[in-house]
Amino acid sequence: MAVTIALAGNPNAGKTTLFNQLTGSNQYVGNWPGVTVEKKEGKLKGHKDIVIADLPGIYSLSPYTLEEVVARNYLINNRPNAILNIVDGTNLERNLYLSTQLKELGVPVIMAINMMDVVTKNGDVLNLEALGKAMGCKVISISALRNQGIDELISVAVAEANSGAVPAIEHRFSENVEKALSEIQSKISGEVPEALARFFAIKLFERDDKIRNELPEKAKNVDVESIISGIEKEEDDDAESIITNERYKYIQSIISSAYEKRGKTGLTTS
Ligand code: GDP
Ligand code: K
Ligand code: MG
Repeated sequence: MAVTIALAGNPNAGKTTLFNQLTGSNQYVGNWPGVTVEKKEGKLKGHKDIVIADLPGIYSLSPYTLEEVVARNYLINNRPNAILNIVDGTNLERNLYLSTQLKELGVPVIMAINMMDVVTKNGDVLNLEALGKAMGCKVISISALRNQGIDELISVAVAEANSGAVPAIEHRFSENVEKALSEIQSKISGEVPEALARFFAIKLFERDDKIRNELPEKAKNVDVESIISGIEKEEDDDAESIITNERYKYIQSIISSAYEKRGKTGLTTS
């Protein structure tokens, strides 16, 4: 079977531009089954056996739009060999919100930090090593528009897709939340694919009914309400907000260790 790399990222991160660089003219366009959301696939340049699947642009894995449902279902059900997460380097905070969630899917993730020509022009400095360490994945800087960094990105993505290694989870939620997640996880253990157990536990904690409905019968019916409401009482906040807020705290710590914004503080001559 062909090795598949799924291209995922926020709208306007440069997905289409990168997809064209990766596949050249070797692409085919259709629709995702049952819906009129465009589906694009192409063979990776120089790698006839590797397919790049372009997913609809998404902001998170808690879907509101049809595009987000399509992308999430694909990632959960089709299990690509790797996820190539394209990130707008000029909008790191917003883009990393999706990245932290992609990392929970139990598939190797490669982050391509795009728009580096603009980041550099602004005088901002991104520490790729610190970013990669904090995220627990390979990070490559690129400019899709200027065709910079693409060859390195391809070789890293191919190696990750062929490795089959499930990535380590770098991000841990607070102690309370982690305890709740492992209780939920033990309730669905054996009923869902092992690599997805943590992801599903987080979604059940968030009371994501769209996900719950997709789970196998036994996992669908687990009762986790007392676990969730216990934490909500303790933290005086609802479960979904608890997860969101902790994600943003994590992202803030990544940005403060990896991103140096110079553009706004530089001397101006006027
Ligand atoms: P998509 O919505 O993720 O498919 O994003 P597009 O590929 O359509 O890109 C959004 C806009 O960003 C377009 O105007 C692109 O030309 C531009 N763009 C994409 N990559 C780069 C880049 O590396 N540098 C710059 N300066 N612009 C880029
Ligand atoms: K666009
Ligand atoms: Mg596009």
